[in-house]
Amino acid sequence: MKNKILMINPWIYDFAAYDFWIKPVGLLSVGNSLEKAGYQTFLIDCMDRFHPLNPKLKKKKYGTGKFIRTEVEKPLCLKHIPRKYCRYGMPLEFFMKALAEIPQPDVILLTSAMTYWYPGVIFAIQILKQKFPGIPIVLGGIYATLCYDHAVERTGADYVIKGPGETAALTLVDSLTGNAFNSDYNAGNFPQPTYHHYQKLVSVPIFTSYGCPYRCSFCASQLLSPKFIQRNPGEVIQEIEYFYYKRHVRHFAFSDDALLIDQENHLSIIMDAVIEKNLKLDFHTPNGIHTQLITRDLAKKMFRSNFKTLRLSYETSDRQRQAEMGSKVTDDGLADAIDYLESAGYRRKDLDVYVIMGLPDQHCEEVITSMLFVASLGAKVRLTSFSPIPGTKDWDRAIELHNMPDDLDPLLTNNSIFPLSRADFSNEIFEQIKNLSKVLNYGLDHRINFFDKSEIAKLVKQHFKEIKTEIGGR
Ligand code: B12
Ligand code: SF4
Repeated sequence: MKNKILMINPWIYDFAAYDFWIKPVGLLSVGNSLEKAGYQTFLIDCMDRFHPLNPKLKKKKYGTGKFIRTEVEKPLCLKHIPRKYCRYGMPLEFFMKALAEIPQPDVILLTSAMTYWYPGVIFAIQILKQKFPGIPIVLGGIYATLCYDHAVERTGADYVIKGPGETAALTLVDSLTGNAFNSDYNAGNFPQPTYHHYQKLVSVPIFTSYGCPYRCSFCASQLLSPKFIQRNPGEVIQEIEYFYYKRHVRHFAFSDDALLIDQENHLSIIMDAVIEKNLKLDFHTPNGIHTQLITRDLAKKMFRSNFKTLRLSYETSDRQRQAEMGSKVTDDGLADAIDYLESAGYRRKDLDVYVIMGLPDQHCEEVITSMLFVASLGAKVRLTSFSPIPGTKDWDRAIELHNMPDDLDPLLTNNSIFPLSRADFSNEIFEQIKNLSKVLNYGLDHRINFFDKSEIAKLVKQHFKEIKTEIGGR
């Protein structure tokens, strides 16, 4: 009889969460290696909005949508944050029902994503230990990799695996079940996620590559995927066609860190095939794409092959920081990219441009200048905030420059709250900058001239009374 492996994607615990085509790709890929070795796998994805047990939720644009949420008590270190803290995903009663429908597993595999979502991991482990006493629980994923010691000490998992899990999990499961003959499986370079567990599949993330050749100081890409490797474009096309024809998926989210590298020999080939095969699907790029690499031809192809949600990496207007990021973007590069995309058929206000705030040595003027530059190009500002990640340069800088404790609770690195207590970049300024981005984006939709201060002042008064920041100043 086949051994049974239960795979769990736990809840998100956060102040906010939204489903931008999220799937536990890593866990599903580990599941694939186990299935190939002869194990029977079961999945409970707490974040599957279309799980048959979940109530029907309103559909939002492009297959995205809100998760069900349950307000929970804030952990002690977050008590001072005046916002609701919630468990996002499947309501507990449905999770218990889903567990009751599953036969007793031999091993349980649990994944983890953002480092500051670990309370969801702990909560799931507590329930699983009660329900299946004595069954080994193996934890892997992004949090387990980036905060390994914390995960070992705090989660209650019996085993914690760091890094890629396909081979490591198989070896461990083989030894736990006494099937040592299986462990010669070769994971290859790319995961093949087991999406057959999903009864309804509205969207899928697609990875055409892993890793990134750039080395931005705030990013963990290099720690998670040290080498940059691209897949064969033909394989990616096959994958897209499989989901399109067999599972009727129409929304594909490219989740690469560096989608546009060597585009002539890579993404262009994928787009050509989609155009030629006349596939009526929508592509989305929730992760920022490298603006400097957008050419006139690429922009045209993106439009023709139905790239709908386009998010461009910009981060900052600061020249030195742009250089530190390997010049993945410059002001002129961003302006050109937006011109090309507009000529190809996009409306400027439908293009989202990432601006980052709160980096260790960053001042609010830099953030405001960056936002104003994006707005001056007629594009939407998509503000992201710095979340310090252990092992990155900016983690060390935050310790050095702002006395951040080196054992900071990952909960306090949440990008929704300002993680560093800095006199020059307080929570108040953080909120004001967020409001400014809303004003700028609102202005774009309502054709407000950003560079007419009186017009902006009127707008600020009307719609965002709480903003006291003078545009362009502190
Ligand atoms: C795709 C992606 C997203 C997507 C969707 C994420 C999702 N969960 O589907 C989107 C665009 C929505 C997103 C958003 C954000 N993201 Co993001 N994202 C990524 C990205 C590029 C890839 C993650 C992924 O799916 N990898 C592919 C799979 C195959 O790899 P994997 O999950 O690591 O799995 C492997 C191993 O971990 C292991 N494994 C996994 N599970 C298990 C289980 C077991 C049992 C075992 C043994 C092994 C194992 O084996 C797997 C296969 O080898 C990473 C960067 C990166 N290079 O990893 C950032 C990353 C995770 N994101 C990050 C951030 C900061 C964000 C944002 C906060 C950005 C922002 N400021 O707005 C937002 C917020 C998210 C939210 N609130 O919803 C950070 C994490 C920060 C943190 N503190 O944890 C990362 C690391 C990027 C970075 N800046 O360094 N993101
Ligand atoms: S370009 Fe993007 S993925 Fe690459 S290192 Fe910089 S932030 Fe990370």
